[in-house]
Amino acid sequence: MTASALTSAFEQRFGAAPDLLLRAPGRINLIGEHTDYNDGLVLPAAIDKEIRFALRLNGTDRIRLVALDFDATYEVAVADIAPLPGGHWANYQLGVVAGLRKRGAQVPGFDCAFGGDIPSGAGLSSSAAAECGVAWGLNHLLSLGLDTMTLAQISQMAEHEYAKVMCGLMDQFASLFGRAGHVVELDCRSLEYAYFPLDTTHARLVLCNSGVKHALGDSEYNTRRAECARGVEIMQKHNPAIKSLRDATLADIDAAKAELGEVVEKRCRYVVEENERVKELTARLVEGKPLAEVGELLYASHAGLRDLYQVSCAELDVLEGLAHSAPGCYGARMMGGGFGGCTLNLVASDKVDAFIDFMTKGYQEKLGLKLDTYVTNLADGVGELAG
Ligand code: GAF
Repeated sequence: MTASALTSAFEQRFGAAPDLLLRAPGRINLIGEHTDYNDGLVLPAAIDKEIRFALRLNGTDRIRLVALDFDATYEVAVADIAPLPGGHWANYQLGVVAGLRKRGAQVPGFDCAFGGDIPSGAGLSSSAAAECGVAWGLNHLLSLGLDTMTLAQISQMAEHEYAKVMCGLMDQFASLFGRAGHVVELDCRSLEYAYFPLDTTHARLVLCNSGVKHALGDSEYNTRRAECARGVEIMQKHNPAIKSLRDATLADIDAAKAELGEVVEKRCRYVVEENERVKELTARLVEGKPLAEVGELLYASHAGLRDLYQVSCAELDVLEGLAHSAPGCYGARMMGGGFGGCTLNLVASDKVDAFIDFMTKGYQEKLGLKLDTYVTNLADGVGELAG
């Protein structure tokens, strides 16, 4: 949606011009899956798929929201906001308002229209974009002076308290801190971060959207979190220095193996190994290692997510399996929380068309399913949209 189309839609709905137009991107994650809520490392990037927002302080005590993509509206007095049942779309915006108020901000009534091109259910964090756009926009319009990391944390809390998914910080961080052409490594414990350029001359990141989103995703996500916490609790008895899985080693897991039990042991092993893969992948990028050596870490990550963390699904496994023999593919893995969504593929720039063709045919032949693909560009994080 162009800025002028968004402005017109806003004016039509609310009878006045917006005070601010802004954009909030979705994200990919090169590596470091399910490590964020274990105080670990992640390597995400914002992408050129985004939600665009038009905002205006309306001089009343009411919040009026319009979701342009599905032509839905929601209105509530600021003082009355509360989590809405049934996975309501407005929870993301309302949760952010609640978070700002919790931090002492006086949030007056506002009008907000938004729409975008982040496919929902594709694991590209349209929900984080929906939160971060409102957080950034209100911070700007109300001159609240909150720093960007605080906005990410408020957005994460909206997900916990309103959407009821106990996510880590990665998605909100990526949407707010993205930088064009770069991935950004975040240490989820210290909140230190560093940007690494990703040169597209030789390879592109191609997303293959499985087109499925299995219903158990959110509940299994929360279960994984609890399993990790259980692992920490047990290993702490052997090694009190372990405050989170970030602190554990494979030797710690081996020492507590009997008490951990098979399932929790697998979860812990995956997280410890994935953290090491993030470090290794960053090092290989910095050293300019051959792309095949970067890609092999993606395949290893997928194997861990499938066999140890058990958050993959048949469709994602078919896509990752096909990628091994697809033209120009250096590596592939499922991305995000799991149980559907996209695989991320590192593909030679001059083989992208052949890769997409191969994957599309293969997915159709194996599962009878249509494949959507996106060749991503890494984008800047949330910011104002030129009018
Ligand atoms: C989802 C969550 F929102 C993130 O915080 C992260 O845990 C991810 O799944 C898995 O790496 O996107």
